[in-house]
Amino acid sequence: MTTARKIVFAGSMGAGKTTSIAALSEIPPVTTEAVNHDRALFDKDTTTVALDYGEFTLDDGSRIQLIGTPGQLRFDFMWRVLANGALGVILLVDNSRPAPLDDVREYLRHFRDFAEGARLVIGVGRTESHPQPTVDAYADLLAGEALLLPVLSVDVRRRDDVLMMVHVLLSQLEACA
Ligand SMILES: Nc1nc2c(ncn2[C@@H]2O[C@H](COP(=O)(O)OP(=O)(O)O)[C@@H](O)[C@H]2O)c(=O)[nH]1
Ligand SMILES: [Mg+2]
Repeated sequence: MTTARKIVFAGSMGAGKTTSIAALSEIPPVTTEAVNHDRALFDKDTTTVALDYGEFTLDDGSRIQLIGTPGQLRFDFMWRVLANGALGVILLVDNSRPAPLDDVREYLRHFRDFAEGARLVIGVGRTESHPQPTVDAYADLLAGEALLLPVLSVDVRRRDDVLMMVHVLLSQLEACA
């Protein structure tokens, strides 16, 4: 049995996982939203408790599954399950959060295999209102952890930005194949 090819979207609540998958998916995206009990953490009516699912066809005709992980840290056990066998991870960062660099450190710890295998791309969002930390600051953080990964400033409300992250991830995979 061949494992389905999937790309995992990770990142904190409100970072844009659901938006990204909805932007790219060619099937109506499956989203499991429930009442957000962590309002103090992020003021949003609903939040993803299980996962997002979408499908996307590459230029070569192959299908990619798009998987969104649950944002809250208390679901971290699921991140590994969902990322198991994935081609790579797109880590979305909300630059308006109190300590986005710490968020990235935390996620890199959880997705260490992907980071070390250069199968991870970082997309930093909300930079128009929150230009700090800069892309350079993220690059420095990565360098400090002996990692070299693409960091892109993105607005996931723009489909082209989401597509760019996917293409950058795929070209990383080709380069390392
Ligand atoms: N202003 C602004 N809003 C953004 C940006 N990126 C994402 N958003 C918004 O942030 C929200 C992200 O929510 P969602 O996709 O549900 O996040 P999830 O919890 O990661 O699934 C959406 O309402 C987006 O429109 C950005 O760069 N700028
Ligand atoms: Mg979501």
